[in-house]
Amino acid sequence: MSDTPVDFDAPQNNAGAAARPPRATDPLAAINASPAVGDGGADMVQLLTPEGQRVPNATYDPIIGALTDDELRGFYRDLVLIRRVDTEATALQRQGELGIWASLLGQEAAQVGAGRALRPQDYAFPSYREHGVAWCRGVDPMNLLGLFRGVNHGGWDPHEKNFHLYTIVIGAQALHATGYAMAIQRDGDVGTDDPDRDAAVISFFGDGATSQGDVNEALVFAGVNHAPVVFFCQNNQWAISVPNEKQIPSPLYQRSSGFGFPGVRVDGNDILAVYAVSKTALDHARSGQGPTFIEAFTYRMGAHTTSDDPTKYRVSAEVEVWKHRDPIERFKAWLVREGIANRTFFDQVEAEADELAASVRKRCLAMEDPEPTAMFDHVYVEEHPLIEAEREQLRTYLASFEGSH
Ligand SMILES: Cc1ncc(C[n+]2csc(CCOP(=O)(O)OP(=O)(O)O)c2C)c(N)n1
Ligand SMILES: [Mg+2]
Repeated sequence: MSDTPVDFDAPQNNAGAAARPPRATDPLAAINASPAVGDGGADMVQLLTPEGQRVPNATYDPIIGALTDDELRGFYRDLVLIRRVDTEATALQRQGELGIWASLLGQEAAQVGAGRALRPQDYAFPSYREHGVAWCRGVDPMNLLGLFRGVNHGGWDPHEKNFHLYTIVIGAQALHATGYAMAIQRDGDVGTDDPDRDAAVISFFGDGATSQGDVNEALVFAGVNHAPVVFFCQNNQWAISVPNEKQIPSPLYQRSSGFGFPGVRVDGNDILAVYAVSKTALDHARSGQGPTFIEAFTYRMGAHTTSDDPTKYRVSAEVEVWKHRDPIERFKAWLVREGIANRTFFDQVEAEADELAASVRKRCLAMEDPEPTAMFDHVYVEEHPLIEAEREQLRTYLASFEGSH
Protein backbone atom coordinates (compact mmCIF):
# COMPACT_ATOMS: atom_id res chain seq x y z
CA MET A 1 0.00 0.00 0.00
CA SER A 2 1.30 3.47 -0.82
CA ASP A 3 1.98 5.82 2.12
CA THR A 4 1.73 8.90 -0.08
CA PRO A 5 -1.15 10.94 1.29
CA VAL A 6 -4.00 11.52 -1.14
CA ASP A 7 -3.91 15.03 -2.55
CA PHE A 8 -7.55 16.02 -2.60
CA ASP A 9 -6.74 19.21 -4.48
CA ALA A 10 -5.37 17.27 -7.44
CA PRO A 11 -7.89 16.36 -10.14
CA GLN A 12 -9.64 13.15 -9.11
CA ASN A 13 -11.13 10.65 -11.56
CA ASN A 14 -14.27 12.63 -12.26
CA ALA A 15 -12.39 15.81 -12.97
CA GLY A 16 -10.10 13.89 -15.31
CA ALA A 17 -13.04 12.36 -17.11
CA ALA A 18 -14.70 15.72 -17.58
CA ALA A 19 -11.51 17.10 -19.06
CA ARG A 20 -11.22 14.25 -21.56
CA PRO A 21 -11.20 15.45 -25.17
CA PRO A 22 -14.34 14.78 -27.17
CA ARG A 23 -14.38 11.70 -29.42
CA ALA A 24 -12.27 12.22 -32.50
CA THR A 25 -14.11 12.60 -35.78
CA ASP A 26 -11.45 10.79 -37.82
CA PRO A 27 -12.78 7.19 -37.88
CA LEU A 28 -9.38 5.60 -37.48
CA ALA A 29 -8.45 7.80 -34.55
CA ALA A 30 -11.84 7.08 -33.05
CA ILE A 31 -11.49 3.36 -33.50
CA ASN A 32 -8.04 3.32 -31.97
CA ALA A 33 -9.22 5.42 -29.06
CA SER A 34 -12.38 3.44 -28.47
CA PRO A 35 -12.24 1.09 -25.49
CA ALA A 36 -15.17 -0.70 -27.12
CA VAL A 37 -12.74 -2.49 -29.42
CA GLY A 38 -10.60 -3.67 -26.50
CA ASP A 39 -10.03 -7.41 -26.42
CA GLY A 40 -10.88 -7.90 -22.78
CA GLY A 41 -7.25 -8.11 -21.67
CA ALA A 42 -5.27 -10.79 -19.91
CA ASP A 43 -7.83 -11.17 -17.13
CA MET A 44 -10.47 -12.46 -19.49
CA VAL A 45 -11.29 -16.18 -19.52
CA GLN A 46 -11.18 -17.34 -23.13
CA LEU A 47 -11.25 -20.97 -24.24
CA LEU A 48 -11.73 -20.31 -27.95
CA THR A 49 -9.95 -17.58 -29.87
CA PRO A 50 -11.91 -15.64 -32.51
CA GLU A 51 -10.31 -18.02 -35.04
CA GLY A 52 -11.73 -21.00 -33.19
CA GLN A 53 -8.43 -22.21 -31.67
CA ARG A 54 -8.78 -23.87 -28.28
CA VAL A 55 -6.94 -22.10 -25.44
CA PRO A 56 -6.02 -24.58 -22.66
CA ASN A 57 -7.21 -23.67 -19.19
CA ALA A 58 -6.56 -25.97 -16.24
CA THR A 59 -9.57 -24.69 -14.26
CA TYR A 60 -12.20 -24.92 -16.95
CA ASP A 61 -10.98 -27.70 -19.28
CA PRO A 62 -12.56 -30.52 -17.22
CA ILE A 63 -15.96 -28.83 -17.55
CA ILE A 64 -15.66 -28.67 -21.33
CA GLY A 65 -14.22 -32.19 -21.42
CA ALA A 66 -17.36 -33.49 -19.71
CA LEU A 67 -19.63 -32.23 -22.50
CA THR A 68 -20.76 -34.81 -25.04
CA ASP A 69 -20.53 -34.19 -28.78
CA ASP A 70 -24.33 -34.12 -28.84
CA GLU A 71 -24.37 -31.35 -26.24
CA LEU A 72 -21.75 -29.39 -28.17
CA ARG A 73 -23.72 -29.70 -31.40
CA GLY A 74 -26.78 -28.65 -29.40
CA PHE A 75 -25.01 -25.44 -28.39
CA TYR A 76 -24.37 -24.65 -32.05
CA ARG A 77 -28.00 -25.35 -32.94
CA ASP A 78 -29.15 -23.02 -30.14
CA LEU A 79 -26.89 -20.22 -31.38
CA VAL A 80 -28.08 -20.48 -34.97
CA LEU A 81 -31.77 -20.89 -34.20
CA ILE A 82 -32.00 -18.01 -31.76
CA ARG A 83 -30.08 -15.73 -34.11
CA ARG A 84 -32.59 -16.67 -36.79
CA VAL A 85 -35.57 -15.92 -34.55
CA ASP A 86 -33.96 -12.59 -33.71
CA THR A 87 -33.36 -11.68 -37.37
CA GLU A 88 -36.92 -12.60 -38.26
CA ALA A 89 -38.29 -10.52 -35.38
CA THR A 90 -36.26 -7.51 -36.54
CA ALA A 91 -37.67 -7.96 -40.06
CA LEU A 92 -41.21 -8.29 -38.69
CA GLN A 93 -40.78 -5.03 -36.79
CA ARG A 94 -39.55 -3.31 -39.95
CA GLN A 95 -42.70 -4.49 -41.68
CA GLY A 96 -44.89 -3.03 -38.96
CA GLU A 97 -45.79 -6.34 -37.31
CA LEU A 98 -44.05 -5.63 -33.99
CA GLY A 99 -44.07 -2.33 -32.14
CA ILE A 100 -40.39 -2.61 -31.26
CA TRP A 101 -37.69 -5.30 -30.94
CA ALA A 102 -34.50 -5.44 -28.87
CA SER A 103 -32.01 -7.53 -30.85
CA LEU A 104 -29.55 -9.94 -29.25
CA LEU A 105 -27.31 -9.99 -32.33
CA GLY A 106 -23.72 -10.65 -31.24
CA GLN A 107 -24.69 -11.74 -27.73
CA GLU A 108 -25.87 -15.28 -28.59
CA ALA A 109 -22.92 -17.08 -26.97
CA ALA A 110 -23.19 -15.10 -23.76
CA GLN A 111 -26.85 -15.99 -23.45
CA VAL A 112 -26.80 -19.60 -24.59
CA GLY A 113 -23.61 -20.34 -22.61
CA ALA A 114 -25.26 -19.10 -19.42
CA GLY A 115 -28.68 -20.52 -20.29
CA ARG A 116 -27.32 -24.03 -20.86
CA ALA A 117 -25.44 -23.95 -17.54
CA LEU A 118 -28.75 -23.64 -15.66
CA ARG A 119 -30.58 -26.56 -14.11
CA PRO A 120 -34.38 -26.83 -14.27
CA GLN A 121 -34.80 -25.78 -10.62
CA ASP A 122 -32.65 -22.64 -11.06
CA TYR A 123 -34.44 -19.35 -11.68
CA ALA A 124 -33.48 -16.70 -14.25
CA PHE A 125 -34.36 -13.01 -14.07
CA PRO A 126 -33.82 -11.41 -17.50
CA SER A 127 -33.81 -7.84 -18.78
CA TYR A 128 -35.48 -7.34 -22.20
CA ARG A 129 -32.81 -8.76 -24.51
CA GLU A 130 -32.40 -12.31 -23.17
CA HIS A 131 -34.06 -14.16 -26.04
CA GLY A 132 -31.24 -16.73 -25.99
CA VAL A 133 -31.80 -17.50 -22.33
CA ALA A 134 -35.57 -17.70 -22.92
CA TRP A 135 -34.83 -20.20 -25.69
CA CYS A 136 -32.71 -22.36 -23.39
CA ARG A 137 -35.42 -22.30 -20.71
CA GLY A 138 -37.94 -23.59 -23.26
CA VAL A 139 -40.00 -20.40 -23.46
CA ASP A 140 -41.78 -20.31 -26.83
CA PRO A 141 -40.36 -17.37 -28.86
CA MET A 142 -43.95 -16.45 -29.70
CA ASN A 143 -44.36 -15.29 -26.11
CA LEU A 144 -41.51 -12.84 -26.68
CA LEU A 145 -42.96 -11.65 -29.97
CA GLY A 146 -46.39 -11.24 -28.40
CA LEU A 147 -44.90 -8.91 -25.83
CA PHE A 148 -43.19 -6.77 -28.48
CA ARG A 149 -46.35 -6.86 -30.64
CA GLY A 150 -48.31 -5.60 -27.65
CA VAL A 151 -50.83 -8.40 -27.64
CA ASN A 152 -50.09 -10.00 -24.29
CA HIS A 153 -49.68 -8.67 -20.79
CA GLY A 154 -45.98 -9.26 -20.47
CA GLY A 155 -45.55 -12.68 -21.85
CA TRP A 156 -45.66 -15.93 -19.99
CA ASP A 157 -46.16 -17.65 -16.67
CA PRO A 158 -42.71 -17.21 -15.07
CA HIS A 159 -43.11 -20.27 -12.85
CA GLU A 160 -43.65 -22.61 -15.79
CA LYS A 161 -40.01 -22.47 -16.90
CA ASN A 162 -38.46 -20.59 -13.98
CA PHE A 163 -37.87 -17.67 -16.31
CA HIS A 164 -39.10 -14.38 -14.96
CA LEU A 165 -40.86 -11.75 -17.07
CA TYR A 166 -38.81 -9.34 -19.15
CA THR A 167 -37.94 -6.29 -17.08
CA ILE A 168 -37.68 -2.90 -18.76
CA VAL A 169 -36.89 -0.92 -15.59
CA ILE A 170 -33.11 -1.05 -15.87
CA GLY A 171 -31.53 -3.16 -13.14
CA ALA A 172 -34.71 -3.81 -11.12
CA GLN A 173 -34.44 -7.54 -11.79
CA ALA A 174 -31.13 -7.69 -9.90
CA LEU A 175 -33.09 -6.92 -6.74
CA HIS A 176 -35.86 -9.38 -7.62
CA ALA A 177 -33.24 -12.06 -8.22
CA THR A 178 -31.45 -11.37 -4.95
CA GLY A 179 -34.71 -11.45 -3.00
CA TYR A 180 -35.63 -14.72 -4.68
CA ALA A 181 -32.19 -16.15 -3.91
CA MET A 182 -32.49 -15.18 -0.24
CA ALA A 183 -35.85 -16.98 -0.16
CA ILE A 184 -34.34 -20.15 -1.67
CA GLN A 185 -31.66 -19.98 0.99
CA ARG A 186 -34.28 -19.68 3.74
CA ASP A 187 -36.24 -22.59 2.25
CA GLY A 188 -33.10 -24.69 2.71
CA ASP A 189 -32.69 -25.38 -1.02
CA VAL A 190 -28.99 -24.56 -1.01
CA GLY A 191 -25.98 -26.64 0.03
CA THR A 192 -27.86 -29.92 0.62
CA ASP A 193 -25.66 -31.86 -1.85
CA ASP A 194 -28.81 -33.03 -3.61
CA PRO A 195 -28.28 -32.07 -7.27
CA ASP A 196 -32.02 -32.06 -7.89
CA ARG A 197 -32.73 -29.81 -4.95
CA ASP A 198 -29.94 -27.25 -4.65
CA ALA A 199 -30.90 -24.19 -6.66
CA ALA A 200 -29.32 -20.95 -7.81
CA VAL A 201 -30.64 -17.73 -9.25
CA ILE A 202 -29.17 -15.79 -12.15
CA SER A 203 -29.82 -12.17 -12.93
CA PHE A 204 -29.06 -10.72 -16.36
CA PHE A 205 -28.40 -7.05 -16.93
CA GLY A 206 -26.26 -4.78 -19.06
CA ASP A 207 -23.17 -2.67 -18.51
CA GLY A 208 -25.30 0.47 -18.24
CA ALA A 209 -27.42 -1.11 -15.53
CA THR A 210 -24.40 -1.28 -13.23
CA SER A 211 -24.76 2.48 -12.72
CA GLN A 212 -28.24 1.97 -11.29
CA GLY A 213 -28.89 2.06 -7.57
CA ASP A 214 -30.97 -1.11 -7.84
CA VAL A 215 -28.02 -3.17 -9.06
CA ASN A 216 -25.71 -1.86 -6.37
CA GLU A 217 -28.31 -2.46 -3.67
CA ALA A 218 -28.71 -6.00 -4.96
CA LEU A 219 -24.94 -6.53 -4.75
CA VAL A 220 -24.94 -5.36 -1.13
CA PHE A 221 -27.79 -7.69 -0.10
CA ALA A 222 -26.30 -10.61 -2.01
CA GLY A 223 -22.85 -10.05 -0.51
CA VAL A 224 -23.87 -9.76 3.13
CA ASN A 225 -26.36 -12.63 2.90
CA HIS A 226 -24.14 -14.95 0.79
CA ALA A 227 -27.21 -15.33 -1.41
CA PRO A 228 -27.13 -18.05 -4.08
CA VAL A 229 -27.22 -15.63 -6.98
CA VAL A 230 -25.08 -15.08 -10.06
CA PHE A 231 -25.00 -11.57 -11.48
CA PHE A 232 -24.52 -11.99 -15.20
CA CYS A 233 -23.60 -8.67 -16.76
CA GLN A 234 -23.45 -8.60 -20.55
CA ASN A 235 -21.00 -5.83 -21.19
CA ASN A 236 -22.00 -5.11 -24.78
CA GLN A 237 -20.01 -1.85 -24.61
CA TRP A 238 -23.02 0.43 -24.99
CA ALA A 239 -26.02 1.61 -22.99
CA ILE A 240 -28.08 2.94 -25.90
CA SER A 241 -25.76 5.78 -27.05
CA VAL A 242 -23.57 5.92 -23.93
CA PRO A 243 -20.22 4.11 -24.29
CA ASN A 244 -19.19 2.34 -21.14
CA GLU A 245 -16.08 4.48 -20.69
CA LYS A 246 -18.57 7.18 -19.67
CA GLN A 247 -19.88 5.20 -16.72
CA ILE A 248 -17.40 2.46 -15.87
CA PRO A 249 -14.14 3.86 -14.51
CA SER A 250 -12.46 0.53 -13.63
CA PRO A 251 -12.69 -3.05 -14.94
CA LEU A 252 -16.32 -3.99 -14.47
CA TYR A 253 -15.75 -7.50 -13.15
CA GLN A 254 -13.71 -6.05 -10.27
CA ARG A 255 -16.81 -4.26 -9.02
CA SER A 256 -17.82 -7.25 -6.93
CA SER A 257 -14.73 -7.14 -4.71
CA GLY A 258 -16.12 -4.08 -2.93
CA PHE A 259 -19.25 -6.08 -2.19
CA GLY A 260 -17.28 -9.01 -0.85
CA PHE A 261 -17.57 -11.68 -3.50
CA PRO A 262 -15.69 -12.85 -6.60
CA GLY A 263 -15.93 -11.36 -10.06
CA VAL A 264 -14.85 -12.95 -13.36
CA ARG A 265 -14.47 -11.48 -16.82
CA VAL A 266 -15.26 -13.98 -19.55
CA ASP A 267 -15.17 -13.69 -23.32
CA GLY A 268 -18.88 -13.30 -23.98
CA ASN A 269 -18.47 -14.35 -27.62
CA ASP A 270 -16.94 -17.68 -26.64
CA ILE A 271 -19.68 -20.13 -25.75
CA LEU A 272 -17.31 -22.66 -24.18
CA ALA A 273 -15.84 -20.08 -21.82
CA VAL A 274 -19.23 -18.63 -20.90
CA TYR A 275 -20.64 -22.07 -20.22
CA ALA A 276 -17.67 -23.12 -18.06
CA VAL A 277 -17.56 -19.89 -16.04
CA SER A 278 -21.35 -19.80 -15.57
CA LYS A 279 -21.48 -23.45 -14.52
CA THR A 280 -18.73 -22.86 -11.97
CA ALA A 281 -20.48 -19.79 -10.54
CA LEU A 282 -23.86 -21.54 -10.42
CA ASP A 283 -22.36 -24.61 -8.70
CA HIS A 284 -20.70 -22.25 -6.23
CA ALA A 285 -24.07 -20.61 -5.48
CA ARG A 286 -25.99 -23.89 -5.23
CA SER A 287 -23.47 -25.30 -2.80
CA GLY A 288 -24.02 -22.35 -0.47
CA GLN A 289 -20.80 -20.46 -1.17
CA GLY A 290 -22.54 -17.27 -2.20
CA PRO A 291 -22.73 -14.94 -5.16
CA THR A 292 -20.47 -14.34 -8.17
CA PHE A 293 -20.38 -11.43 -10.57
CA ILE A 294 -19.72 -12.41 -14.19
CA GLU A 295 -18.83 -9.81 -16.77
CA ALA A 296 -19.43 -11.28 -20.22
CA PHE A 297 -17.32 -9.12 -22.52
CA THR A 298 -19.28 -8.84 -25.74
CA TYR A 299 -20.72 -6.38 -28.23
CA ARG A 300 -24.15 -5.23 -29.31
CA MET A 301 -23.88 -5.68 -33.08
CA GLY A 302 -27.22 -4.11 -33.87
CA ALA A 303 -29.12 -1.07 -32.74
CA HIS A 304 -30.18 -0.74 -29.11
CA THR A 305 -33.71 -1.44 -30.30
CA THR A 306 -35.41 -1.01 -33.64
CA SER A 307 -36.21 2.57 -32.55
CA ASP A 308 -32.51 3.45 -32.39
CA ASP A 309 -29.98 4.46 -35.06
CA PRO A 310 -26.46 3.62 -33.83
CA THR A 311 -24.78 5.28 -36.84
CA LYS A 312 -25.50 8.56 -35.04
CA TYR A 313 -23.12 7.80 -32.20
CA ARG A 314 -20.61 5.05 -33.06
CA VAL A 315 -18.20 4.44 -35.89
CA SER A 316 -18.80 1.50 -38.19
CA ALA A 317 -15.11 0.53 -37.93
CA GLU A 318 -15.82 -0.50 -34.35
CA VAL A 319 -18.56 -2.85 -35.52
CA GLU A 320 -16.19 -4.25 -38.16
CA VAL A 321 -13.67 -5.21 -35.48
CA TRP A 322 -16.34 -7.13 -33.60
CA LYS A 323 -17.59 -8.91 -36.73
CA HIS A 324 -14.32 -10.83 -36.63
CA ARG A 325 -15.18 -12.02 -33.13
CA ASP A 326 -18.52 -13.50 -34.17
CA PRO A 327 -19.64 -16.11 -31.63
CA ILE A 328 -21.14 -18.52 -34.15
CA GLU A 329 -18.28 -18.54 -36.67
CA ARG A 330 -15.63 -19.25 -34.08
CA PHE A 331 -17.57 -22.13 -32.55
CA LYS A 332 -18.30 -23.58 -35.97
CA ALA A 333 -14.59 -23.43 -36.88
CA TRP A 334 -13.74 -25.35 -33.72
CA LEU A 335 -16.48 -27.97 -34.22
CA VAL A 336 -15.17 -28.60 -37.74
CA ARG A 337 -11.56 -28.74 -36.64
CA GLU A 338 -12.39 -31.24 -33.91
CA GLY A 339 -14.53 -33.34 -36.25
CA ILE A 340 -17.53 -32.93 -33.93
CA ALA A 341 -19.83 -31.66 -36.68
CA ASN A 342 -19.86 -32.03 -40.43
CA ARG A 343 -21.51 -30.47 -43.46
CA THR A 344 -24.67 -32.59 -43.14
CA PHE A 345 -25.18 -31.34 -39.60
CA PHE A 346 -24.68 -27.67 -40.54
CA ASP A 347 -27.10 -28.06 -43.48
CA GLN A 348 -29.68 -29.63 -41.17
CA VAL A 349 -29.43 -26.76 -38.68
CA GLU A 350 -29.75 -24.26 -41.53
CA ALA A 351 -32.88 -26.00 -42.80
CA GLU A 352 -34.31 -26.10 -39.30
CA ALA A 353 -33.62 -22.37 -38.92
CA ASP A 354 -35.47 -21.66 -42.18
CA GLU A 355 -38.45 -23.66 -40.97
CA LEU A 356 -38.44 -21.98 -37.57
CA ALA A 357 -38.27 -18.50 -39.10
CA ALA A 358 -41.20 -19.29 -41.40
CA SER A 359 -43.22 -20.62 -38.49
CA VAL A 360 -42.39 -17.61 -36.29
CA ARG A 361 -43.54 -15.27 -39.09
CA LYS A 362 -46.74 -17.21 -39.71
CA ARG A 363 -47.63 -17.42 -36.04
CA CYS A 364 -46.84 -13.75 -35.51
CA LEU A 365 -49.15 -12.64 -38.31
CA ALA A 366 -51.87 -14.88 -36.87
CA MET A 367 -51.72 -13.29 -33.41
CA GLU A 368 -55.00 -11.64 -32.65
CA ASP A 369 -55.33 -8.23 -31.06
CA PRO A 370 -56.79 -8.40 -27.58
CA GLU A 371 -59.89 -6.44 -26.62
CA PRO A 372 -58.61 -2.91 -25.84
CA THR A 373 -60.31 -3.01 -22.45
CA ALA A 374 -58.27 -6.11 -21.52
CA MET A 375 -55.53 -3.75 -20.36
CA PHE A 376 -57.57 -3.08 -17.24
CA ASP A 377 -58.02 -6.76 -16.36
CA HIS A 378 -54.93 -7.36 -14.25
CA VAL A 379 -54.19 -3.98 -12.71
CA TYR A 380 -55.48 -5.16 -9.34
CA VAL A 381 -56.32 -8.64 -8.16
CA GLU A 382 -59.84 -7.48 -7.28
CA GLU A 383 -62.25 -5.05 -8.90
CA HIS A 384 -61.46 -1.41 -8.22
CA PRO A 385 -63.94 1.49 -8.73
CA LEU A 386 -61.39 3.76 -10.42
CA ILE A 387 -60.27 1.05 -12.84
CA GLU A 388 -63.91 0.18 -13.52
CA ALA A 389 -64.66 3.85 -14.32
CA GLU A 390 -61.68 4.05 -16.67
CA ARG A 391 -62.69 0.83 -18.39
CA GLU A 392 -66.20 2.26 -18.88
CA GLN A 393 -64.79 5.52 -20.22
CA LEU A 394 -62.72 3.65 -22.83
CA ARG A 395 -65.73 1.49 -23.79
CA THR A 396 -67.83 4.62 -24.37
CA TYR A 397 -65.05 6.25 -26.35
CA LEU A 398 -64.61 3.19 -28.59
CA ALA A 399 -68.36 2.91 -29.08
CA SER A 400 -68.43 6.49 -30.37
CA PHE A 401 -66.60 5.24 -33.50
CA GLU A 402 -69.13 2.55 -34.34
CA GLY A 403 -70.71 3.00 -37.72
CA SER A 404 -68.33 5.82 -38.56
CA HIS A 405 -66.56 3.72 -41.22
C1 LIG B 1 -34.70 2.89 -14.62
C2 LIG B 1 -34.56 3.12 -16.11
N1 LIG B 1 -33.85 4.19 -16.54
C3 LIG B 1 -33.71 4.39 -17.86
C4 LIG B 1 -34.30 3.56 -18.78
C5 LIG B 1 -34.12 3.80 -20.27
N2 LIG B 1 -33.22 2.80 -20.82
C6 LIG B 1 -33.67 1.74 -21.50
S1 LIG B 1 -32.44 0.72 -22.03
C7 LIG B 1 -31.26 1.72 -21.35
C8 LIG B 1 -29.79 1.37 -21.48
C9 LIG B 1 -29.43 0.08 -20.85
O1 LIG B 1 -28.10 -0.26 -21.18
P1 LIG B 1 -27.44 -1.57 -20.65
O2 LIG B 1 -27.75 -1.77 -19.21
O3 LIG B 1 -26.02 -1.54 -21.04
O4 LIG B 1 -28.23 -2.75 -21.43
P2 LIG B 1 -28.26 -3.06 -22.99
O5 LIG B 1 -29.48 -2.36 -23.55
O6 LIG B 1 -27.00 -2.59 -23.59
O7 LIG B 1 -28.45 -4.54 -23.10
C10 LIG B 1 -31.85 2.83 -20.73
C11 LIG B 1 -31.08 3.91 -20.07
C12 LIG B 1 -35.06 2.47 -18.26
N3 LIG B 1 -35.65 1.59 -19.08
N4 LIG B 1 -35.16 2.26 -16.94
MG1 LIG C 1 -25.11 -2.39 -22.69
